[in-house]
Amino acid sequence: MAKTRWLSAAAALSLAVGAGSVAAQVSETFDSYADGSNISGQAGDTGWSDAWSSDADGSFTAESGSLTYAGYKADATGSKAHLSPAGTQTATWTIFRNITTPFSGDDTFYISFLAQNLAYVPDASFGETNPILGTRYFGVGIFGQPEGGGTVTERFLVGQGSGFSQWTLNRVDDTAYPGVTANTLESGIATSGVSLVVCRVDLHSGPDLPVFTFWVNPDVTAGEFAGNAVGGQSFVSQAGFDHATVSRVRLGGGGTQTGSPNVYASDHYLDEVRIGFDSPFAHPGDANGDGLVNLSDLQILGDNWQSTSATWATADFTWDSIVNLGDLQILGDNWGWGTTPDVSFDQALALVDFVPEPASFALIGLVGLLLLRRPVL
Ligand SMILES: [Ca+2]
Ligand SMILES: [Ca+2]
Repeated sequence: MAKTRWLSAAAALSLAVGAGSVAAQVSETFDSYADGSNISGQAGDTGWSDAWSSDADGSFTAESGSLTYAGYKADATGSKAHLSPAGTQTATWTIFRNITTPFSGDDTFYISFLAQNLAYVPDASFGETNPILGTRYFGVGIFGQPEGGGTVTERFLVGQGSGFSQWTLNRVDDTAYPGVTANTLESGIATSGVSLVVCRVDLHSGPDLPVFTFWVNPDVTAGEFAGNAVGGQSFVSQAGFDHATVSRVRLGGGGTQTGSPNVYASDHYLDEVRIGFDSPFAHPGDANGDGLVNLSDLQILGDNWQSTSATWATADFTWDSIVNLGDLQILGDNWGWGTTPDVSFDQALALVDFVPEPASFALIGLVGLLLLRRPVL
């Protein structure tokens, strides 16, 4: 009976097969640069129209040994970037590069990278006694042109900002819109360990505002949703603030911070910078987070059919805790993602048993037991 219901459910679906994986539009893994070489002036990796600019206020060198983060792509080999300011708290060390095909219009794209802020040595001459993991700003700066035209300026910064050692998303003042002030989304996460920082940007043409969603150290194998991280949050840009086109990227930071305590420039590692249309989170339908949507995921869905306490890992792709037709639809729509499927989705449905997951039976059994024990009036 259960199998029959499964097949009839499948008949109601419109299925797209073999969507396939799309490569990141822009990436910089630093893997193509010789160990110890200066990254400034080099032009490796994909999606860029020029080379990294040079910088006189710090150094950007390739260093063997990738940063790694569980579930974030599979690249644990090659090199990372070692960013080092020029040794004073007033250093501003940045390099720039332009994107071949800018993001614009109604594009939704993701910025993600691995980063590590190495502890600096406190400077007693500035009254410092405790290490502060931070700089005035550090990270991946995003530059672009307002929709109405004009100069390419900084739109927002994904990294650390405003003197915080925690990871932040900073929107920058736009002089094209007087009175609109910058604001900062604070993750509350400051660590000297490796962090995965992710920002989703939903651009909108016309009067609609762009929307940002920001994550620090999310579980990327568990799918994309706003709460998937300590510090996973989203916010909507202020009226009049326009991020119409994204065309230029800055790496690096600055170390000057007035007030107390002062924040000094410190060394950072940066790696696996990706800017593109692909979410770094597990793809819809990919329950087991292996980068493929295939029979294994469909088996998980079948095993958990009608569960009411499901998670992404047990095939709830709609975040309503239930495994039902809506989740099956998503899996079907994404069938073959990241792979060439051996069988069609229709054929796959015939191979998987479709049974309510055991907890449902347990619940029914418990209710039945309570009914049996109910006093007879
Ligand atoms: Ca999978
Ligand atoms: Ca669901």
